[in-house]
Amino acid sequence: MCIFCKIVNKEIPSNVILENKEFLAFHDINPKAPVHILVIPKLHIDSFNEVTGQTMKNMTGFIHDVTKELKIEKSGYRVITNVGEDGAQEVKHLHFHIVGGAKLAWSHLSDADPKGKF
Ligand code: DGP
Repeated sequence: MCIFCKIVNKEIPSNVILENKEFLAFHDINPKAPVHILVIPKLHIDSFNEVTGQTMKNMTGFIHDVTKELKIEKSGYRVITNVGEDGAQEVKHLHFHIVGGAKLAWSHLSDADPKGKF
C-alpha cells in the first residue's frame, strides 16, 4: 500500500484540513511555502496520467473549497501536480500541491537549456 493510501486509512498520521467522501487535504510534511497543502483522491490513482475527467471535475470543486478554507482564494496560490520521472513525482499517488500564503517565485525549473527545443 502506498504512503498516501496509508494516510487515507489513518495508518500514518497527517494534519488534515478538509475531507469529504472522495478527497483529502492535508499539510505537506516538507512545506515549500507558508501554505503548502496536498489534495489527494481517497481511491488510489497513480498520477494525473490516469485520472478521469469526472474525478478532476469533482476535485476542482474540492480544491476551491480548500482555498476558501485557507483564505487564499483572493490573494492567490499555485496548483501543481508532478507526473512521472521528468515531473519529479516522488509519491506515486495522484496529488495536487496547493501552495501560497506569500508571493511565489517563478524561477528556473530545470538545468536543461529552456531554448533547446525552439
Ligand atoms: P511529489 O514530488 O510531487 O511526489 O511530492 C510529494 C510530496 O509529498 C512532498 O512534497 C513531500 C510529501 N510527503 C511525502 N511523504 C509524506 C508524508 O508521509 N506525510 C505528508 N504530510 N507529506 C508527505
